[in-house]
Amino acid sequence: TPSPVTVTVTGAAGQIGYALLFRIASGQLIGPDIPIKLKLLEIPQAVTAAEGTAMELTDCAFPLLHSIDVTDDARQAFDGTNIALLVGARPRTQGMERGDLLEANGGIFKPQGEAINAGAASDVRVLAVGNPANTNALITQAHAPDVPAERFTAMTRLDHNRALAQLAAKLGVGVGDIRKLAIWGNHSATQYPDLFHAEVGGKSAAEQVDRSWLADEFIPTVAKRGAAIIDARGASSAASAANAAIDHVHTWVNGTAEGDWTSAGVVSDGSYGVPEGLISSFPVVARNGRYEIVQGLDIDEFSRERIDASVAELSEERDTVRKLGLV
Ligand code: NAX
Repeated sequence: TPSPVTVTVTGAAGQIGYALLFRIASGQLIGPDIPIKLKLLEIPQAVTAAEGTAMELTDCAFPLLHSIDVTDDARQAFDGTNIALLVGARPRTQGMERGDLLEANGGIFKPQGEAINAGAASDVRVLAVGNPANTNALITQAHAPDVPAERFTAMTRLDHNRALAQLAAKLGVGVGDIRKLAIWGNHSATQYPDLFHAEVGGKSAAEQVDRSWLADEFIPTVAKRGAAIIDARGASSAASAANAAIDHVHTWVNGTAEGDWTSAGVVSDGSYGVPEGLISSFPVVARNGRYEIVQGLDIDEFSRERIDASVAELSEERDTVRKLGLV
């Protein structure tokens, strides 16, 4: 049998954690034959709740689940970790400015980056889910200088999946008929879901919808979907976010299909005018266990404007955390 993979989940007692852990333990994260060691990190007040989730995981008798550790110590949680899912974050509360939010999250992601640097496995892969996901990933990466920067990613796969579903519904096709859709920029309301390279049935998706639907319905529906879920459900997306985290890691490890790509927040190499070092969403392929930015795409004026606006927001977030000494 293959050797076990150690998976760390932060914010394990939260609602995404509850939707995520059972799927990981059942073998959906990497592959159906790979044993899993789970490490759950929580704040002290939530450790007992995480232990309750661990009891339920035990009660599932998952054949692949080798062990579960619950801790409030980041060093312990990331020791030997192969896959780190950073879900726990400080939510924005009323009256909180963006700078306060970034500072509060710096207090979480800086020590976690240090702990990853100190003890993670040499092949560690990190996914930041907790918001502001892109900048939280950047802070983590900045404090793990011994880990290759490309191992730090931010989740825009939920945005990608939302865009697939909206387009499939509009065209009356299956999501599996759509190729090469992409989310660019920040995981925020400025994100840009791009249909200009997407293909449906081998033909341009953008040419199969009218421009007003694309600009006035599709883009805002995808970008504001999180808020729509909160309005309807009275709580933020949890199972769909957990599903996207599973998709992100599964693709990272197992690869994208030939002739297709996906979306992920990855460290920019300067491609498409995105400043080097920012963690921005791009169209990416996964090959040989690495995410690579799809190169050579033509970007028209409509897309350019929107990519630039979202990337400008990421640059501002980076400036703020720089001033705070967090990167
Ligand atoms: P919850 O508030 O239910 O759970 C968060 C958990 O994190 C809590 O149990 C809390 O105790 C824990 N936590 C806080 N600080 C921690 C620390 N320093 N170490 C370990 N654990 C810590 O939130 P949930 O609904 O699970 O959402 C988690 C995060 O995902 C939020 O930041 C949310 O904004 C973000 N999301 C990101 C999405 C994305 O697409 N990138 C979509 C869904 C979600 O909104």
